[in-house]
Amino acid sequence: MNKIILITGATSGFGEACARKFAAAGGYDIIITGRRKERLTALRTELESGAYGPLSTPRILPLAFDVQDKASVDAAIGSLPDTWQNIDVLVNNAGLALGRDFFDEANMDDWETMIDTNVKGLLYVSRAVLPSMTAKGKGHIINLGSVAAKDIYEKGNVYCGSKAAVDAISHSMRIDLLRHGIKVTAIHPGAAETEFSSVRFKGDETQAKKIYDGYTPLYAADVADVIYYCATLPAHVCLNDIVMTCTAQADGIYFYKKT
Ligand code: NDP
Ligand code: 8X3
Repeated sequence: MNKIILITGATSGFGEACARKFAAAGGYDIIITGRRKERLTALRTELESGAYGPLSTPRILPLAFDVQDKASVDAAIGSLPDTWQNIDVLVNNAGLALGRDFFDEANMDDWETMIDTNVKGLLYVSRAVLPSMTAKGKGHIINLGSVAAKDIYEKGNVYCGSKAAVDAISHSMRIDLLRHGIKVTAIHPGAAETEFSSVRFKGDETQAKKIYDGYTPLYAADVADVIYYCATLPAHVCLNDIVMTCTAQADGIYFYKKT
């Protein structure tokens, strides 16, 4: 019988690549979530098409909701059909940065959105999914942090703070969920070329592209590979905290760029 994985933020970037990775590997039915319904529908069609070979026969369930809205999160998870309720792996990936401004100049609505999405959204989804894991005494929660959690950079303020919160909350979850046999992994990627920078710079593609000039960044598939590796380790093994960067990046701040 296939395991069940729920991936937040599966309409783009890491989450979408993660859905493709698990579909291609086989052995998983996949709940894909995000706000953009049309993207979820297109991804479902793609993943169910058999394009990933004979190993790939996943059931796919698209679930559109905004992680910032606790009532919507509870309604969506609460509405899961019986055959989808037994979630084995939760990937808390939905998130974003908005703006890159000095603390005293930053847009406070952007701050609210980052905190509501990156921190509160992760909490809401985790609490909604956890009963299916605690009931069976196993499960795996994989949270997407960032190098921005580990090294605070200029004009990173609340994005860095929100990811530092994800880092601390992941540690805390790991401690508190020990008694339920639930694994908690935090993955902290460095710069990865997805829609992340387009979102951060509010559609300014020139500014977004500049972030990846002069070096080869991570790609979404690189992060999906690591998520898959963590999720498929033996039952007694948990990778707790992973920082991963492209070869041209040393930490949250230092890059070697050929420009
Ligand atoms: P993308 O912008 O490509 O994807 C972000 C995903 O999050 C989308 O599927 C989006 O779906 C979803 N999302 C955003 N807000 C909400 C919301 N309110 N409710 C539900 N879903 C939401 O970015 P990445 O794939 O790069 O980022 C994924 C995660 O990884 C984020 O948490 C990000 O902070 C983190 N990260 C990214 C890095 C990078 O350099 N790219 C590096 C380190 C960490 P939709 O808009 O359809 O709702
Ligand atoms: C995304 C990576 O360096 O822009 O979390 O903060 S960075």
